[in-house]
Amino acid sequence: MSRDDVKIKYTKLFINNEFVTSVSGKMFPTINPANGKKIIDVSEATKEDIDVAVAAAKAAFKRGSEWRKLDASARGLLLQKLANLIQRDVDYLSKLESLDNGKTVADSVFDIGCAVDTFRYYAGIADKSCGRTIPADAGLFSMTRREPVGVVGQIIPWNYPILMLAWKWAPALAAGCTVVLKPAELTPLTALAVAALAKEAGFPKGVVNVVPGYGPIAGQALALHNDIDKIAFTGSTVVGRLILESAAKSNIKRISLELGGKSPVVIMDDANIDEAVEIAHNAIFANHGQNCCAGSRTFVQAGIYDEFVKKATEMAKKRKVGNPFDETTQQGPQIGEVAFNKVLRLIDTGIKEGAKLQIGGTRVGKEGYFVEPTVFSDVTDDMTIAKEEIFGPVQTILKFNSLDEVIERANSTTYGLAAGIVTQNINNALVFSQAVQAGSVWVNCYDAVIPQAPFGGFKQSGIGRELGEEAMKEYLEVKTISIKLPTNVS
Ligand code: TXE
Repeated sequence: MSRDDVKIKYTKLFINNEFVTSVSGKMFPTINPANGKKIIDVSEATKEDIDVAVAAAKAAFKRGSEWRKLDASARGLLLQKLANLIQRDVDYLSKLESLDNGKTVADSVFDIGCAVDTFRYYAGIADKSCGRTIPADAGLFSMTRREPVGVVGQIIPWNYPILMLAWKWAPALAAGCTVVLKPAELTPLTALAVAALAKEAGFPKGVVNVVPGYGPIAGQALALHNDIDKIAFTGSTVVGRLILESAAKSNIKRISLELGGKSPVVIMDDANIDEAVEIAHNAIFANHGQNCCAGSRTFVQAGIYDEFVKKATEMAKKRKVGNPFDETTQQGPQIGEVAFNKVLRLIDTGIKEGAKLQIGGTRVGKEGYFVEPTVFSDVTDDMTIAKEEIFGPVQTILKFNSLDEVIERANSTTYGLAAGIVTQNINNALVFSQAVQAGSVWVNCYDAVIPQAPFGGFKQSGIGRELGEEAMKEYLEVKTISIKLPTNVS
């Protein structure tokens, strides 16, 4: 299987259920990270296109529109149809995703399965978003209703293009919102392909719109737009801060942010060491380390530290790096030149600051953005590689003595997205789970992200939650209706 088998059907903006060229006529290239060469040019949205897309989404949300007249259960059925169509096209979509992103086709198939599950979950809860009746004072009958926030701007990153689209679209559409989505400029292709499926599923025009383009231009225009009622963003903490600023400067739009992390994985010395090595390995190396909840600080208790480092190094050594279309490949290229250089620079910094390079550390091959699976031991908390998000295949292994000590160190970061612990002792597991400052805690597993359970960050890892009922609430306003009753009614 090669990239030549992947036909690219859509390269224009998707607005009002049509593919259209941008107002300016501008295009931008999307690059294949496996060889650094252009795949194709895609229409670039600028502020004028954002205005057109937002107007379309606003019209689709207008009272009395086809979309607004649909029952909530009918919205659920549309989501179910979209899930079925994505499932039908998994073979094509997975190859397109791997071409644009560089992840292995098996990983793309896995991501798309998770996206389908996400759409199905929200299809099921679209008509289960209940208000309350409230025992109110002052002879009032009070109740709440949950109503869609309105027109939503969604900005997503390149690390899980289809899955991030599903995390954003499914709860927003289940809630009854309309959407303008800006995919990452590095991976615009699959969002356009899924947009075509949304039309095929029967979503009315203007309900979903996709506007590929650059962050500081198209993304910022969305974040500043006065007709956008809510913005949902996944990406870097730096840009998350800008989104907050834009919301404050414009119309105080609602915000949800899913940002970076420096998540700890704690290995207690009572753990089954082989299981622990594998959990910690997958926690950092999955998706080439380009994962917001990557287990990027591996804390290992002193009693098993040396043996753990040896086994972790052996496992990293076996990891096969190469062509994402080759079935035996476990790790493809990093997303692009900027990310690739950042990873190599941080590896260099790790060496300079005195961490012990056990394996890896350099590029693989001469073209594309491949990085050797890299393991550092003897890492200390003050080193740059223990503090900064590397977003690459670099395991940093730190030593600790007691549970209290490791809790303190795990929490001494500005992030708080996820954490893991591997132990056979229930007390360790529970004490750690309660004390660690993280939105998700995984015990004897890692990356156990499921559509039914909320996911999001403490501290500077974000605001709000994705997935589960919580994510739908991010797209709903609560309205209180109070009715004055005759005073003698009991
Ligand atoms: O992210 P950006 P980048 C982290 C990770 C990575 C670093 C940089 O550490 O190395 O961020 O990656 C849009 N207004 N994460 O540069 O720039 C952009 O077009 C509005 C963690 O790719 O945050 C894209 O669609 N939007 C992360 C999206 O933001 C703007 C995933 C993400 O890009 C914008 C990705 C602006 N001014 C990176 N500037 C995670 N949480 O999973 C950019 N964008």
